[in-house]
Amino acid sequence: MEQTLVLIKPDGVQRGLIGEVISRLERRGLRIVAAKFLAVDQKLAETHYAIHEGKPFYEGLIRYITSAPVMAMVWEGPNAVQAVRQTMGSTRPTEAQPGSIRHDFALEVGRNLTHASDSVENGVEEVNLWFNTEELVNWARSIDPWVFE
Ligand code: IDP
Ligand code: MG
Repeated sequence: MEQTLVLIKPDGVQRGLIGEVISRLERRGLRIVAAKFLAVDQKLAETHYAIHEGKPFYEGLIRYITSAPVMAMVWEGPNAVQAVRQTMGSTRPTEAQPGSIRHDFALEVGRNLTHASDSVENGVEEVNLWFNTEELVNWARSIDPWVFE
């Protein structure tokens, strides 16, 4: 089953939106695999955002993600990467579709509440960066046949 890493970033945690984000992913039909609440250290932040090193917003991005705890999760389902990116909405909240999390709860790109893996390969890599294998729960949900075709 395709998996994707989801982070509720410090602004989402501080604004009390953990439940809202989880609710939307659950309602969509995605299945939760792992979750942990943690303070992100400099090393994890730099590894996670290595691809953005050197960009004008990089320093601010590292400060943002390390500024307060985050809720890190793994979610799975058919096309989980694409489905979760769609539920989050475009990176810039003012370009995000109405009904998406970033549209409904955010205004600025540097305070856009969530992270979601952007490809299947990056999903695998990010899940491995944030979680140990034994933290990933392999389970069947009784409603799965009513959500997964
Ligand atoms: P994504 O989170 O939608 O995948 P990316 O382009 O991978 O977006 O950028 C990672 C994160 O960096 C964004 O979610 C946002 O928090 C931050 N970011 C991206 N572009 C800018 C910018 O122009 N100014 C400030 N922060 C930015
Ligand atoms: Mg990204």
